[in-house]
This record gives sequence, structure tokens and C-alpha cells, in this order.
Amino acid sequence: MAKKHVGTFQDKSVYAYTISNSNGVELTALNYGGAITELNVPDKNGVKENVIISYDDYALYEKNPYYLGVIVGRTAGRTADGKLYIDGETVSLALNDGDNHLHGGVNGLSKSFWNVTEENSALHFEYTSPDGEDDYPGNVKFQVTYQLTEDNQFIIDYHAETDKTTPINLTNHAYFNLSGDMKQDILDHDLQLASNEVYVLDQGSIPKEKLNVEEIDAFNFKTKKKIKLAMESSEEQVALVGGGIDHPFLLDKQAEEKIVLTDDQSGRSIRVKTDDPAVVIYSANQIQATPLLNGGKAAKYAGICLETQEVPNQNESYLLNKDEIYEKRTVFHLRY
Ligand code: FUC
Repeated sequence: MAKKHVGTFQDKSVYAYTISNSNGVELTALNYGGAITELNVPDKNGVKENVIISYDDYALYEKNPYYLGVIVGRTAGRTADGKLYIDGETVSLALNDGDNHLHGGVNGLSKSFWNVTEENSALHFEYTSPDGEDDYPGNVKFQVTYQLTEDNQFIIDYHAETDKTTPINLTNHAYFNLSGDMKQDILDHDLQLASNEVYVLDQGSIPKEKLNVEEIDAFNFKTKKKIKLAMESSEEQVALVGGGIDHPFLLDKQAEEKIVLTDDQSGRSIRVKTDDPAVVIYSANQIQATPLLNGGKAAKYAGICLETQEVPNQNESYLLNKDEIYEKRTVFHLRY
């Protein structure tokens, strides 16, 4: 357990908190956005390296254009025209992605200061979003916990309560790269998804229609497959999102392990369990040479986000009412 002052944003102190387990797995996260900056995991030879991507300069977390490692909400993903409907009334959310609302808006949970409590191998984050923040109704109390277990599970627990009906769809936006310290891109990683259905997107990246993955081979990850096979395909949905994956996959309810990400070279893998019905897989198609990441390198396909969540733009299906509790858990089981 350790706490370090790493900067000042908006006259407030930014701290990096580190927790670990007795195998030496370490997680570091900021009180700003809950941004995970390091997840240090041994490889098959015992060499410990960071398996998520992070900016070289802490100051970049203030704007964080790529949403590296942060808690995303109140609603992850895009809401078309920022519009949703509550009890027959239209709610217009702040637009921060062309005509759409993205990842909770201009402020969002990813750009909020959270109160952090440290406890052995866990960090508890708490933030109360005021009524009207990013144009969402209701004062909402959010609690998120990051926990490392002795058997190398990285567990994220999400909890929210509101005093007015409001949509809630939380995720974490860590980009995994199991090569360690971002030595290579993720094109040679293998991905397996317990998913039979994927949402294709419209020109504005809004989920449009659900297709069986048998109809769209690039997105068929029912058996373990190299990620680059999607990028190499001529599928127009791949081109639409900048040459990669940025799509919601519906997860098989019956499957215990929903997502498996593997890097054979380092011997590392992550096996994911979640209560959420879907995952948005984002292959960092928009990452550019700057800002610098993990020791000075940055490029397209630098990492892969496994954003467990509800399918975006279906706000009316994940409204949280007063006196209800939003509770979700995602487990990333780290192996090496
Ligand atoms: C992902 C994507 C977006 C965006 C952003 C940084 O979740 O869905 O397209 O580029 O994060």
C-alpha cells in the first residue's frame, strides 16, 4: 500500500495509490478518474512488467484523450444525439462527440476527483455526481472498488444509488497489452469471446443492428483467434471504425468465462468474468504517435479495451430509479 503525490489538476492534488498481492502483482490508480496507470504482472520467466498502457506524463491524465484506464460513466459509449427518454420526457445530454454524447460527457466520471480509501489489497473510490452534471438527472452516489486477490484476480465492483431516475452503464477503459511495457502492439494477441452476436454500427458509431457472428467473420471470436485477422479482413465494419474493432458483443449468459485474451510470447493471459451482458472491444484504432505512452512509444493497436457493459444507446433499458441499487462486478483473472 502506498500513496504518492503526482500532480495538481484544477488546484487539487492528484495521488497515485498502489496496492499489491503477495505474488508481487501491483496495481496503481489515480484519485482522478480512477485511472489505472499500472498493472504490473510477471511473464512466464518471472519478469514483472506493466500490462496496461499509460501516458509517460501524469499531466496528460487531466484531459486523457484516449480515456486510458478510467472509470467511464454515467453511461459508457455513445448516445445518439445525446437524447434519451425518461417517463415520456426527453433528456438532452451534453454532446462531446460530434452529434453524440460519449462516455458520460464533458466532465464524466473519468474526469472527476474521487475520494479514495485504501485497504490492504483494495482501493475504494467514491464520488457523488450532482443533479444535472453532464445534463443527467439526479444526485448519484458512485462507489467503485479495485481489488487484487491472492490468486491474481483483479476485481472491479461498481455500485450506484440515485435520488431521481437516471441511466447508469459503467465500465473501465483500461487498454491491456500483455507483451508488457507495451513492447509490441496487440495484433498478435489472441482473443476468444463467448459471443454469438455483435452489433454493427452506423456512420456515427451508434450500434445499429445485431448480427450473428457467423455472418461477419472478422468478428467471430468464438474460438481463440489472432486479433490481426480482424484488421486484415476486408469487412466494411472494420474500415468504418478506423481499421479495427470498436463494437459491442453480446455475451453468452451461460458461459462462465466470457473473454480470454492471450499473448503466447510472454505467457500472460487474462480471463474475464462479468455480470454485464455485453463487452465493447476497442482495439485502439485511433491512437497516434503522440502523446507518448509507456516509455516513449505510441501507435495504433497499442492496446485493447475490454469494456464490459450494457449495449450503448439503449439508455431506457438501464435506468436506475430512486431506492434501487446498481451493482456490477467484472473479474480479470491474470495468468502467467
Ligand atoms: C472507445 C471507443 C471510442 C473512442 C474512445 C476513446 O470506447 O468506443 O470510439 O475512440 O473509446
